[in-house]
Amino acid sequence: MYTTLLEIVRIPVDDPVAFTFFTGYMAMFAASVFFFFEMGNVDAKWKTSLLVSGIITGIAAVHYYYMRDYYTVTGENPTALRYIDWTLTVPLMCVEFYLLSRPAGAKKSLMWKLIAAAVLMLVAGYYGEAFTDGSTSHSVTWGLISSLGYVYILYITWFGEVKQLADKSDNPTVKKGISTLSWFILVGWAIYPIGYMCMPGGWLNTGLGWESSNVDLFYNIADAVNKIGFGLVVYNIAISNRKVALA
Ligand SMILES: *C/C=C(C)/C=C/C=C(C)/C=C/C1=C(C)CCCC1(C)C
Repeated sequence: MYTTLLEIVRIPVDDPVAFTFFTGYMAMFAASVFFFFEMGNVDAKWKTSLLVSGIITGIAAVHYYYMRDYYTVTGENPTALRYIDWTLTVPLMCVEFYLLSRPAGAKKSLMWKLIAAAVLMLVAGYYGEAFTDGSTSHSVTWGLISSLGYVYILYITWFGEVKQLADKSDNPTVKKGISTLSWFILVGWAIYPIGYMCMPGGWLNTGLGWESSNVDLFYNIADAVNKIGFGLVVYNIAISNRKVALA
């Protein structure tokens, strides 16, 4: 018989994955409050970006609330909840990227290309994780298909349309925003495939013996970096832009 809640849930302090679910939830929630309130302190043209940042962390907070409980009670990866979260938040990040490059002349078609590539990335990743038979071939096949979407997004930001817009722009704030964005996609987003490779049969699982619970450890760290970190960068750009305008 269980007598206390702590007997059935994993205690966050001795389980790093549970710990990041708890802190992740709180951080996403706090970040949303921050972004929503700070909307009043930035120029009108940045308000939508902050709004979208707050919605992204807000959607994540709700999913973390459920994922945290799912994980602490079952000890298993909350794969479905994770991908529902991403299906909503990653396209919103594409909207955010579009808003950031719009002052440099980005067209709506850019946003749709990013979203289409992100959907391919997520559908293949979900198939890889949710329908695994534990084999390396399954993990690698779907991981590679997913990576096609990721590489296409990298291409657009580092060499394609986004890069060309940044080169043409003579606005230093826009240039800085686009370059930060490109680095987030290259470094911050690359944490996710590392987590994926810890799944049963994944290269890090079979190669280095990294346990599959580490999938969520990497995903939680990556989400904090990308959802909160990127939002803060946008906020910083908006604020420094305002100082220039006041001077
Ligand atoms: C807020 C959530 C974000 C920014 C999620 C991003 C997710 C990815 C960049 C996932 C990428 C993956 C691969 C490139 C290959 C393996 C499967 C995925 C889906 C983990």
